[in-house]
Parts: sequence; structure tokens; C-alpha cells
Amino acid sequence: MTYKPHCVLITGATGDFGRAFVDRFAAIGSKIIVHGRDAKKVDAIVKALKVPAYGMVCDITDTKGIAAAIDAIPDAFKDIDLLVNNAGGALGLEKAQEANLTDWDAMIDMNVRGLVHMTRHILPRMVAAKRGHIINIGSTAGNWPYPGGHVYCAAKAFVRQFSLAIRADLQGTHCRVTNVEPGMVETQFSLARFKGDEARAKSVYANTTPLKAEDIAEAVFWCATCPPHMNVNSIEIMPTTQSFSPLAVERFA
Ligand code: 8X3
Repeated sequence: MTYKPHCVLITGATGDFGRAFVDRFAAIGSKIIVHGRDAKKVDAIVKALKVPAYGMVCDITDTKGIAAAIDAIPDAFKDIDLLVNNAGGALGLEKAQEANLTDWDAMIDMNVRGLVHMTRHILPRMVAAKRGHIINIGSTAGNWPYPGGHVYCAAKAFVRQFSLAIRADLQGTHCRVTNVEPGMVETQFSLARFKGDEARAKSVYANTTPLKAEDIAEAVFWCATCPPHMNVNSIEIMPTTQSFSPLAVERFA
């Protein structure tokens, strides 16, 4: 490790990924800004941490709320040098022609609008300090489309290209951008996608060995602690038990 982040803002920190990221950076003594929309859960994490921590409560889909919450960050936590854009998720797995438009809007708001607003608010300080790192949590879904993935796949493809494109703007600022692209990880992700259907969510991870949130935390930590002259553009991680299938071909009788 050659770079120790001073102050890390983690969005969606009350979820499985977020919590693993919080713990990984707290273990090396970074200050942590714990973002979430549930004040009680945010507060419980802040209280449990042994490093300086601040709770930032707002809904990632509420762009005015994001701006206000960032304005309210106390001076002692304003030196954010790592933003982990982790908040997001998938809703539904129906075919595009049957999918719910409300789910589509929500996925765009969570995975795209929230992430770009958060990034836009935080970047100027990083640029002024000539020090900073945005780590976006993308997905293999941004690279490999699958049936029922539609807007989730597209949103994560957006995150990938947004990550790469902003690197071009940050040329000369010493600020870094990374897209971390996990495949199958056993978390509450599927429970949210299937709207509380536990049996269906469990079946996604049945009889295989998925990744754990801690595996992704380790990857995020490695990207963030690389020497400052090194930028990991993207890193795609799958469980060994997950790989690729042939393209589908319609065959006529
Ligand atoms: C989660 C991976 O394959 O369920 O981002 O979309 S997948």
C-alpha cells in the first residue's frame, strides 16, 4: 500500500458492499463519511466505527437532497480524497417488453443520475486539491448483456463509459477514476431485484460459490491504495464458477 485515503465518502454504505467498504477503509484509519437514506442504519454504523465518522443521510435519487447533504458536510470531513459511488441496484428481471417503467426510471435515477450528481459535486474540491479518486461500482452487466438486464445493463455500461470519459477531463489534475465491475456476489442485491422474494433471491446463489462483498472490498481497497502514479481504469471480477455462454441463435423448425 502506498496511498492511504484520508477521508472516504461511501454511498449506499448501509448495504452489504457499502458496509464491507466502510470496514476495509476504517481498518487503516481513514475518516469515513457513511452515506445512506435510513438515518437509523447510518447512525448505527457511525457509532460503531472507531475512526472519525460522519453520517450523510439522503436518498440517492433526490438530486436536491444530495446537494444539500454535501453542503452540510462538516469542515473536518471536507477533505474527501476518495468517493466510492456504490449506491445503486437492479429492479426486476422481466423481458423489456413486459418490464415496469417505474422500475426503469428508478434504476436510471439510482445508478446514473445519483452517481453523476454525487461525482459532479465532489470533483471540484478534488481538482483544486490535485488529489482525489472516484471509484465507481459498475458491473459485469455493463459489459455482458443478459435477458432481463435491459436498463440495469445499460446503466452500468453508462457508468463504465462515464468513468473512462471523466478521466479525459481530469488529465493533469492528478485525480484518478476507476470502474470496479463485479459479477455474481452474494448480497441483498437479488432480494432487492426480486422485491423481497427470498426464495427467488436465494436461488441465484444456490449450489455455486459466488463472490462475497469482502472480495469486492479488497479490490476497491487495492485500487484506492495503489501508488498515486497508477490509475486502474477498470477491473472486472467474477467468481471462478461464473463465465460466458454462447450467443443465442433462433433456429426454425
Ligand atoms: C450484479 C451482477 O450479473 O447480477 O451487478 O447483473 S449481475
